[in-house]
Amino acid sequence: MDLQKKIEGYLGKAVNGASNEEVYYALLKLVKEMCKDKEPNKGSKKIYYISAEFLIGKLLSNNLINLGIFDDVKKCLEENGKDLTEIEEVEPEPSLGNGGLGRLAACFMDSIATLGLNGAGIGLNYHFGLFQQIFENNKQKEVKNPWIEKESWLVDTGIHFPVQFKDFTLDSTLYDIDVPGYESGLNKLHLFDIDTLDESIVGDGISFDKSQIAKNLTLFLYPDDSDKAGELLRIYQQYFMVSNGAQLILKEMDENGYDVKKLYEHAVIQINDTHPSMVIPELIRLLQERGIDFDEAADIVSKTCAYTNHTILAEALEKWPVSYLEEVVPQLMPIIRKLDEKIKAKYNDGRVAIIDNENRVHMAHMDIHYGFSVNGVAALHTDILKESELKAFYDIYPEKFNNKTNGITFRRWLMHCNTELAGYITELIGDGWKKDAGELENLLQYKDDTTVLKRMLEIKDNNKKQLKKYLKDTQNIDIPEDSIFDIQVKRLHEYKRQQLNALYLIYKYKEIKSGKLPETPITMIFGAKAAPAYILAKDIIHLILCLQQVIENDPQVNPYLKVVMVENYNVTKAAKLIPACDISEQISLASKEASGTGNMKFMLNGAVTLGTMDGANVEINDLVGSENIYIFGKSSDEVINLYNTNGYSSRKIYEEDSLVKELVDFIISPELILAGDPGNLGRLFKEIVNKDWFMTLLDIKEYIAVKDKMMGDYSDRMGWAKKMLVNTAKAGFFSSDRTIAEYNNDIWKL
Ligand code: 26Q
Repeated sequence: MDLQKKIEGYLGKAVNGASNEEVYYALLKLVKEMCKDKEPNKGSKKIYYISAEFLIGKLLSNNLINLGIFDDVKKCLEENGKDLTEIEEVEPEPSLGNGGLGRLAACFMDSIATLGLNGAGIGLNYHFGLFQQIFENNKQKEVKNPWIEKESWLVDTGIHFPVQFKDFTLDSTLYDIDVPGYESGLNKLHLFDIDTLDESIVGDGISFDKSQIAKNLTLFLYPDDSDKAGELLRIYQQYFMVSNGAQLILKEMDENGYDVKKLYEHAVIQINDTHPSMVIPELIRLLQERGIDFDEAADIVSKTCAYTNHTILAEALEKWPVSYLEEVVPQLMPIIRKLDEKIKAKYNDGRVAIIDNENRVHMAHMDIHYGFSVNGVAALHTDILKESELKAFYDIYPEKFNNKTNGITFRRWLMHCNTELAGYITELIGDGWKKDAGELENLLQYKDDTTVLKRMLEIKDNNKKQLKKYLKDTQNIDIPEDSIFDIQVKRLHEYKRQQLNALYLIYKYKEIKSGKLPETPITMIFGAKAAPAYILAKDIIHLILCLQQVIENDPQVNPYLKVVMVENYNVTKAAKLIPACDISEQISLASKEASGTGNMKFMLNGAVTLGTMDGANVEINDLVGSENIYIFGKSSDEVINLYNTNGYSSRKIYEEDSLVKELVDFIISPELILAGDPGNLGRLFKEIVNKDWFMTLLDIKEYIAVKDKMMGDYSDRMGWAKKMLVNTAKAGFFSSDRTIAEYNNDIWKL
C-alpha cells in the first residue's frame, strides 16, 4: 500500500502541510481501519479477562508495531518533516489503572492477542481515570484526568445491557478498543459505561457527590473509599462491571449456539484480584434465571472461573459488609449466603468461611471455593500463599493452587520504548527474539566483547540524554547526563519503602556536606502516585519533594547529588525513564511485593537491580546470578517471623544506632522544615520512630552499604556493561508471551 497516499486520504491534505494533531488523528483512523480488516482470533473456547483496571497507556505506536507498519510510518513521516515521537505527544494517556495489576492486564491483552488466543478483556470506561497528580507546595494534589476525546480508540458497539441495583436499573453502553496482536489476529477490550454520566458534577480536584450513582458511576477508578459512600460506590462499580460481563458472555454463548450448561467448555473467566469476584454469584443468578437449579449453576460457574491473587496485604483483601451488599445488590445476597452455607456445612473452620462472624463477605474466599484455579504471580508469592496466607485453603484444595510468574510485553517495553537497543539486539542476534524472547540469551556470547559492551554503554548514554532533555522540557529540571541514574518508580506505598530510599538520600547529602564526595555524581529519580486518602504515603511524597528542594538549593551538594520527583508518573513516563536507568530500585520489605513488573522492565532495558529477595526479584536473582544483581535485607521468612513474634522495634534501632538516628532526625531538621510542612514531616518522623510497620529501619544499614558498593562498581565501566548485557540477555523469561502460554496450558486450555 502507498502509505503516504493513505495517510493523506485521511488527512485531506499533504502530510508536510499538516499539524501534528492532524497527523495523529489521521493515523488513529488508519489504525482503526486496518483493525477492521484484521482477522479476529477464533476458537470454540474463549478467555475473558475481567479486571477493574486496564492500564493500557497510549496506543498509537504499539498498534503500529503490532500491525507491522511502525517503521514504514516513521519513515514516511520523516520524509515529510514529521517526527513520530512528537505526534505521539498529542495522544492523551488513559489512566485506567493504579499500577502493577492494571498494567499487567494490559500486557496480557497484548500477549493473548499475539499468541492468537480467542480472548477479550472486560472492564469499565472511567472518564477521568485514576487522577492526574500535580505538585503544589511540595505536596501531591489530585485533579481529574480527562482522556476521552471526540475521536478516540473507543468504538461505540451499540450494545446495551440493563443492570439492576436495589432501587433502580442502569442501562450500560459497551465501548470496544481493538487489541491487535503482534503480527497475528485481533481481540477486543470491552469497556462498559453509562450514558447518564454527568462529568460536570466533579468540583475542585476530584470531589463529587458520591450518592448520585446514575451520574457518577464511571467518573473515576476507585474514588476515595475512605468513607462509606465511597465504599458503596466501589460496590456499584464492581457489580456494574461483572453483571455486564456476565450478560455479554452469555449473549456470546447464545450467538454461537452453545448450551449454557456447558459454559465451561466455551468460556473461562480469569478474575483479576477480587474486584470482579461478584461475577461468581451474578453468573449463578443469571443461570438460575434460565431455569438451571442452584447446585448445578454453582457447579457450572465453578468450572468456568479462575482467580489470580496479587497481594497479601490485609487491607487490600476485600471484605464487604453484608449490609453494604444488601444496600446495593440485594439479589446477590441469598446466593452468597447459600454458597457460604455449603462451605460451612463441609468445613467447620472459620478461616475458610465466606461470611465471617462480623458479617463480612470475604471475596477471595468465595473465589477459591467456587473457582477451579488459584494462582499467585511469582514463585515466592505463591509459596507464601500456600504456606501461610492461604494455608487453610491449600490444605483443602492443593490441586487448585499454581504459580504464574508475571511478565511484560516486549513490544512496548523494548521495541517501542528503546528502539535503539532493540535495533542493536537485532543486529547482533537477528529478530527471532521478538516472537521467542528466549533467544535473547544468544546475547551472552558477547559478554566479553568490548565492542559490543561499549555500544551498550553508548545506547544507555543516548537514552540518558533523551531523558535529561525530557525532564528539562517538562519540569524544567537540569540533571547531569554523566551521573548515575538511580530510579524508583511505582505506586507509593510504605511496603515498597520509598522512605528507605529517601533515608539513603539524606545519608548521601550529609556525606557530601562533610566533604566525602561520590566517585560519580548521582541522580536519584522518583515517580509515584499516592492514593488520595493514604496520608502517610502523601507525607513520604512531601519528604522527597522537600529533599529535592533543599538539595537543589545547596551549591555545596548539588554538583554531586540531584533529586527529581517526576510529576504524574504514568505509562508514558515509564517508557522514557526505564531505558535511561542504571540502578533499578526494587526494595520492598521481603514477603510484601507479590511480584513486581517494573523490575522486569528495567532489567530488560539493561538496568542493574538493587533489591530485596522479594517477589520476582528472587527469580531475577536466580537467572542473572549474584554478580549481576545487588541484594540486601532480611529474608521473607525472617520478616514473617518478626511479624508473628512482634519481634521488631524501630524505636530500638533508632535509639541504639547513632547513624540511623541522625538520618531519621533529619526529617524534622530546621533545613527541611523550612522547605516543608512541620505537621506532615513531624507525623512521618513519629511514624518511623514509633511504628514503622514495614520495617524500614530493619534493612537500612545493609541497604546503604550495598548501594554504596554498587555506586563504586559503576566506575568499572566494562564490568558494569557486562552486568547490563547479562540482565537483558536473561530477561526473556519475563516476556508476558511466556506467562500467557503458561496460563493457557495450565488453566485456560484454549
Ligand atoms: C482494594 C480494596 C479497596 C480499595 C482498593 C483496593 C485495591 C486496589 C488496587 C487493591 C489492590 C490494588 C492493586 C494491586 C496491585 O497492583 N498489585 C500488584 O500487582 C502486580 C501484578 O501482579 C504485582 O506485580 C505487584 O507486586 C502487586 O503489588
